[in-house]
Amino acid sequence: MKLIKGMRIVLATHNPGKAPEIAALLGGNYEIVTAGELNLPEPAETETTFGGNAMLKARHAAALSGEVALADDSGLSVSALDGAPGIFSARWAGPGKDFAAAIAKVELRLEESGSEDRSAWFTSALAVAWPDGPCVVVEGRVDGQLVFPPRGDRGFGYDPIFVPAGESRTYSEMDRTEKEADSHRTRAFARLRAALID
Ligand code: ITT
Repeated sequence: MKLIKGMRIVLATHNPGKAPEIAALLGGNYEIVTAGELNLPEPAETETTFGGNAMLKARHAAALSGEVALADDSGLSVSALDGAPGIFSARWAGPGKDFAAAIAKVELRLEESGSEDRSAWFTSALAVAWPDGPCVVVEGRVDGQLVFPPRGDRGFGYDPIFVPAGESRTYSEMDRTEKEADSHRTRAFARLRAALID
């Protein structure tokens, strides 16, 4: 199974921060419609891994729309917190998607841990599902360090506290093309391209 240039792909995300990043990765080669635009409901993320949840979201959107669907499941993992929030990254922001609160929670948990280790990593699992057909999942990761207080006003989610390795700025202090040059999502997409795009 391949992604053919010009075909329609449902982006199975309701996150307004992710959709433009994924659309940029697809590079204008596909007709893109988001799950939100199709009024598809958000499935409960009941799996225990990024890959599992990415497949669950892609399969759900493909089944409901009858079209090929691409989903991302991603998150921030903090070494000193044994990988938390991880797959619970969105849930730490609560129903109001309050990422200032989620970031404050990460800082508090780090203080409580007593650890000086500020290393963390972002993971993105990307899954492509065909209706009643196969599902392909890949993963990408970027390592970095957390900084407090948060810095910058671009990006989304935990971007204001994450400095990728080899950089001094947070993702929120970079413009989107700089973040996308080598992000976890970009790294996952390179693997997806190798598997599904000629
Ligand atoms: P969808 O499931 O609809 O795609 P979501 O926000 O619920 O949207 P996830 O379950 O994958 O998505 O949660 C991932 C969370 O991890 C997301 O809400 C962000 O807060 C965070 N995250 C993922 N990628 C990120 C990035 O590139 N920069 C900053 N935060 C990111």
